[in-house]
Amino acid sequence: MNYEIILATNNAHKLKEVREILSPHKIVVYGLNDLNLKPEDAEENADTYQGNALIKARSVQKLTTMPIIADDSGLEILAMDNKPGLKSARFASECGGHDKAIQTILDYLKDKEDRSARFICDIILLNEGDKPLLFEGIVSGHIADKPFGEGGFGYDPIFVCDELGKTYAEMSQEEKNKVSHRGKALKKLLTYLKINGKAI
Ligand code: ITT
Repeated sequence: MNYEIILATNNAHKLKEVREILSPHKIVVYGLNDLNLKPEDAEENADTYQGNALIKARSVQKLTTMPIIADDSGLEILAMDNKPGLKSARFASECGGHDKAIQTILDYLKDKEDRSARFICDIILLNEGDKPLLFEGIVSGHIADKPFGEGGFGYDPIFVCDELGKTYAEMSQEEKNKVSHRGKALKKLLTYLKINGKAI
């Protein structure tokens, strides 16, 4: 039997990536729209990724008894004191979109020697009655001199993943899912679900 789960996100790109990674393992991932769920806007005001993921998951838990996962993620750039970090989505909207945010980052880093960065993804699983469980993925890399590649979303064109030596946006979706922060967090979630007989 399939294991059915809700992903508490408004980000269609996240939903696509999570689906692609989990569905081969007999896990059906529903988005909020699929089930016509409209959680109240909960302010993501925690000071950790896991805290924000829990806020998102709890806001959906009020509306359903199904298992829920929520993803809070961000890009930390060392030379920017680990910003935009927790506020990666807000930084992009304040800049006027990801293209402008990317340009702001590139301008800031123009004369900086250290361009190291990392992507973090915290996934919280909420199952009725159970304590929230955390699955984390972290990927090291650096910020490219200019945008490269057409794939992906968000900051993908400037994040060079050290493992493959190219930006997320230059990778196929399959490649990104294998090495990405989200892919790594989901791999840990999958191991947990397999051990508990919920996934193949
Ligand atoms: P939800 O809160 O509804 O899930 P969101 O996009 O607001 O959607 P976050 O608060 O977790 O999600 O913000 C994550 C931001 O970090 C996201 O909007 C992008 O700017 C960036 N980000 C996260 N994962 C990324 C990825 O795989 N590639 C590029 N940028 C990513």
